[in-house]
Amino acid sequence: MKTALITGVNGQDGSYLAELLLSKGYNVWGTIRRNSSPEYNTTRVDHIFNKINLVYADLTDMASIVSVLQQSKPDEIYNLGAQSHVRVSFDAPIYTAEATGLGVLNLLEAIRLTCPKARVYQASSSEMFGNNIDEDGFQRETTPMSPVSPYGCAKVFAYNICNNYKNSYNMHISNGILFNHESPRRGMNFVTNKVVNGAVKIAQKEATELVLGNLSASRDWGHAKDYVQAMWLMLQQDEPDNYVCATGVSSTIQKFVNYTFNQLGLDPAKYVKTSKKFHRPEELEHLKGDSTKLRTKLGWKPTYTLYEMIDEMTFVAANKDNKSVDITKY
Ligand code: NAP
Ligand code: G4F
Repeated sequence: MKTALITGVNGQDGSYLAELLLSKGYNVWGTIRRNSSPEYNTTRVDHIFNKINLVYADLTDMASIVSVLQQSKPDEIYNLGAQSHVRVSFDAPIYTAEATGLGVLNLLEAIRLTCPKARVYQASSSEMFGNNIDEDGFQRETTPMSPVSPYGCAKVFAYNICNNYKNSYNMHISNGILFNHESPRRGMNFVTNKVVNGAVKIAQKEATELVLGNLSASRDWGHAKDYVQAMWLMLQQDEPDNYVCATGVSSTIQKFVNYTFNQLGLDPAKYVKTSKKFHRPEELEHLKGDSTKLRTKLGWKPTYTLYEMIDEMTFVAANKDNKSVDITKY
């Protein structure tokens, strides 16, 4: 039985990855952080609470990382922990750099000193490309990186230090450069679940409007369930490598809004407003990923279309108590 450690196991991806690894017979360990609302802290993993080993640790606290590595003795480490919100990274840039950037160096040093043979997955991001696009309209592994947010800058540091440790110390470290991926478990302050839950609230007469930011940006959205499969595949390879994971289809936020509202029989023009409050100081306008390498070398392909995913997210939102869902932040 293999042992895996997931940092940020209570996040969107961490929860799906934990389910996937349990289904494959892994002994799963995961890190969580102390939260002042413990009743919500583990919501995404409560259904597998008794099957995984949860440990308090923080990437900014290297002692806590060493401790969890010593306890779990992992064969595979999936580093999903991060301050992952781009807009918030402008408000808390130094913390974002410490957690999302330097935190990865803390982890790598701790691994090098305690379990250097473990295979490591680093959650890299399409946000690292910034507004660079290849001539054919796609971003891929070779596209230059010029991040446009503190979050993107922190992820570039993490990406580079992972490559550096792989080459310097012959460690098995792979970067998954993942494009946006969503699900019913997506945080409510990311645009997809904000739109879905906002539209459902309006349909259920719990709200009268939805206020958003920049509707002209476009994203390549996949489903988190498909993307955790890619993470696992990367660590099953003899050689570590870096891979883009994306659907290759890009849509504007406006198109996402239109489809979601129309499915609920609502006219978005009547309900959707925009405010500068939700704009970023610098915006990443277009993302469309070419995942040919992942598809041809590892046999990965997405199983969800964007519209199937929106339908699933809408179904889940419509069938839960939506009254307590706060979609006004970011
Ligand atoms: P998420 O839902 O925001 O989950 C992030 C996880 O990291 C949470 O469990 C969070 O714990 C934890 N965390 C935050 N700060 C930490 C710290 N200092 N030390 C340890 N853990 C910490 O994000 P996600 O969507 O699952 O994404 C997973 C990873 O993939 C992240 O690294 C993200 O940056 C990256 N990524 C995501 C996407 C995407 O579209 N989803 C695309 C590319 C890359 P709390 O709940 O306590 O905050
Ligand atoms: O949903 P978002 O906040 O995701 P964003 O910034 O693309 O970041 C996500 O994807 C990255 C991968 O590319 C990850 F690395 C990162 O961790 C995160 O998971 O915003 C998407 C787009 C942006 O262009 C934003 O300006 O939607 C636009 N948007 C328009 N109105 C909004 C809103 N975003 C948010 N959060 N809230 C709005 O009201």
